[in-house]
Amino acid sequence: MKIVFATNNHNKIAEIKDLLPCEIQILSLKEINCNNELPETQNTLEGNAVQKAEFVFTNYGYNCFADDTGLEIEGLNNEPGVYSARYAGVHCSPEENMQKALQKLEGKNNRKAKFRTVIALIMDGKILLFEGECKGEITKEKAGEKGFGYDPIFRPSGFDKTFAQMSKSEKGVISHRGIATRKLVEFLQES
Ligand code: ITT
Repeated sequence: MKIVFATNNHNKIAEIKDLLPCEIQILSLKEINCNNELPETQNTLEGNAVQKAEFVFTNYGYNCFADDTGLEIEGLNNEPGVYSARYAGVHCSPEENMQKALQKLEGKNNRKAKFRTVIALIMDGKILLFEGECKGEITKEKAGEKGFGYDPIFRPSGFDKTFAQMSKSEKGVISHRGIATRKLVEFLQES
C-alpha cells in the first residue's frame, strides 16, 4: 500500500518511516509534485491535521495522512500547544522557541509537560483520527543533539535523558508520534 504523508517536516518522515511495516510505503509531497506550504489555520491539533490532509486529498487526489503536534506545558497554561511551531514568532527557529519556553519557566516549580500528536487519515474521502501523547517535563537546559524541535528540552517520564539524547527507535517506542502511528498502522493493516 502506498500512502502520502502530508508534511513538509523531513524529521517527521524519518521518524514515521522507521515505524511502518514494509507493506506500507510513504509517498512524500515532493514525490506527488506538491510544492505547496500546507494550510494550518485552525486552533486545534485535530483541526490542523484534518486541514493538511484534506488539502492534499482535495488538490492531488491521493489517500493521505497528516500529523499535527503540540507541546503543552502545564505551568504555562498549556502553551505553546497548537502554536508550537511559531511560539517565538512566525519565522522563528526551534532554538528561539526553546529559549522562550525556558525563559517563561524560570522560577517556576511545575515543569510538567506533554507532547500530543493527532494524525488525520483520509481514505477514499473518509476521515479518521489517531492520537498519541507522551508525558514528561521540561529540563532546565538543553541536552542532546538528536531529534528535532523541542526534543533537547523534553525529558519523558521515567527516563533520565531528553528525547534529543535518544535514538530514533528509542524515542519511537514511547513518543506521542510513535503511539499515534502504531494506531494508524493497526487500522491500515485491518482495512
Ligand atoms: P508539518 O505541518 O509540515 O507537518 P511542522 O513542523 O509545521 O510540519 P507541526 O505544526 O506539527 O509540524 O509542529 C509543531 C511544532 O512542534 C514544530 O515546531 C515542531 O518542531 C515541534 N515538534 C513536532 N513534533 C515534535 C517532536 O516529536 N519533538 C519535538 N518537537 C516537535
